[in-house]
Amino acid sequence: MKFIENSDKGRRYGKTLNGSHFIDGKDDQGSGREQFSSPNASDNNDIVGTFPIADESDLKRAVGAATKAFEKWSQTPAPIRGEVIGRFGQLLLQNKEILAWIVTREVGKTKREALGSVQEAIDTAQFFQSEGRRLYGQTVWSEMRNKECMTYRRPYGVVGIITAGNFPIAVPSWKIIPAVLCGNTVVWKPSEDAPTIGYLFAKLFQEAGLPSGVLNVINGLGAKGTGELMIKGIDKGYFQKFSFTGSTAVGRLIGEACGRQLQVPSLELGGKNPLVIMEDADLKKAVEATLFSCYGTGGQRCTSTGNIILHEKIADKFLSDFQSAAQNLRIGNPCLDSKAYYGPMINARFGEKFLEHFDMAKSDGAKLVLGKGRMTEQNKPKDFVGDAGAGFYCHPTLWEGVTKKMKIFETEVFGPTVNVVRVKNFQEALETANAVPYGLSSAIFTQSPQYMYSFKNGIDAGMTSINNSTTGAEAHLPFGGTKGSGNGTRESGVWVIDAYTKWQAVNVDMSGHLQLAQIDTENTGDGAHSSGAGNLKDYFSPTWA
Ligand code: UN1
Repeated sequence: MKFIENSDKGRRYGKTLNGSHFIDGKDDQGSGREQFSSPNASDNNDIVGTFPIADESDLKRAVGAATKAFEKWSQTPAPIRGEVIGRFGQLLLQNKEILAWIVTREVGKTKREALGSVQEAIDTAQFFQSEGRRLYGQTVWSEMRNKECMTYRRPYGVVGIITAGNFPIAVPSWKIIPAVLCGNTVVWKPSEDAPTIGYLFAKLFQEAGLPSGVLNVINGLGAKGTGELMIKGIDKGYFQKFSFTGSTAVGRLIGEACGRQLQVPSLELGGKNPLVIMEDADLKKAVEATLFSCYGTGGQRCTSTGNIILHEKIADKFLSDFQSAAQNLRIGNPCLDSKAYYGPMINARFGEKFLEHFDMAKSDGAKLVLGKGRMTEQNKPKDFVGDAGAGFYCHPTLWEGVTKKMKIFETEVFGPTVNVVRVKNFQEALETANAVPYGLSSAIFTQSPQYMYSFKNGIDAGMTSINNSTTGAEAHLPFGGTKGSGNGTRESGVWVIDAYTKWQAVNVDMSGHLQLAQIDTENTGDGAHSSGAGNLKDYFSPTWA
């Protein structure tokens, strides 16, 4: 790996990686001259890595390498593919601290969350290592004698993958690991906010024994950049499957393009996740969990809570405890303060977007109870560690008096902000929880088995927590949403295997003569099960007999 002089003269954070694409098992500087750099989210003076921007010819080269590698990789026994993934998991584990450090440095996650997000990739590798020894098909009875039937899972071919910056190692692992385990090859564009961790991911996978061309990484920007070229590549027939995590708007574009190719993409999109607190909830636990649900990761998870739905009986008490806890959150540069509760916005683009919601909520008529926008040296919290102006740090924000009719109620805002909606009873809570155009995750706090039961049955969401945060899905359970949150595909666990394989039904006829299905079966037309509808014969024409 090559490094260059870091622009952060204090060199507090480490070297700057002179990064590249990774095509056909080799570092590749690409054909274009354009470069971009990935700054430290918490301190923009530090550059984590610099990367070339891929153009159409780089993309084509990556697709060519993946297409070529597919021939061999798809025929490699699945248990051997699983072994490579197992070794990759071990390498991730051995390098957990350093990878977590890069996640913290590049996207500003706190230490415990960065370690957790690397762990999520390790968990995924461990799960799919042994899935290579299963990847079951079935043997199935034929309706005729001396004939047997069976099913096989077959890989699609080249998978195009675009991922977001907020989970730059966990979410790529959810896609890339099962895709290659199933025998596909991959062209991946990591988020431009986290290319360094993407590059290290690919290098470690190679070290684990992944053959050249099975995973190719190309870098660049999203809109009007390499991401857009990838999406255009769907119509050019570059990919046999596409997988995307990001905004609902871009997900729709990908869905349209894949629809034209008669492909089903995997789409993990936005959320406006409801968290209900009923009158019988354990309020202490609810406050602690809701705090993380809303403000953990600076609210930059697709599973972060968007609306707290409060039973009116406990609303005042909950809000006063929640508000004072939120006011005392320790925020700062997580590279320098390992105890920070949350760090900066991933970058200024996320920060500016976050600030836009203030006008929306105000014109809706919502009441701002907490939140002062962007932090500055003048208005940062007392225990803030770091330079507030060197990243894009935002104050925790809370809106009261929000109703179902407001735009802010249904618009996803990535960042540390949440709305409060008061309700009178369970029915109203459930209706409110379901009234958003998304259905990713959801949560209820209650001690009542009846509420728990009715909530999990009535909520339209892919994931539901009972007495836990809306965030924090585990790596072996199905992850994905309903409505605007996705197209019904799921990541993780055994369920994701359906996304990266197509079924083939095979029949083998050993009878020595032609037996036609439905026609030459033994029971056809023997009338043994006559239902007495004899008069139907009146409709029959003897000329046909
Ligand atoms: C995302 O924000 O895209 O469930 C993924 C969670 C994490 C993954 C979030 N395990 O919050």
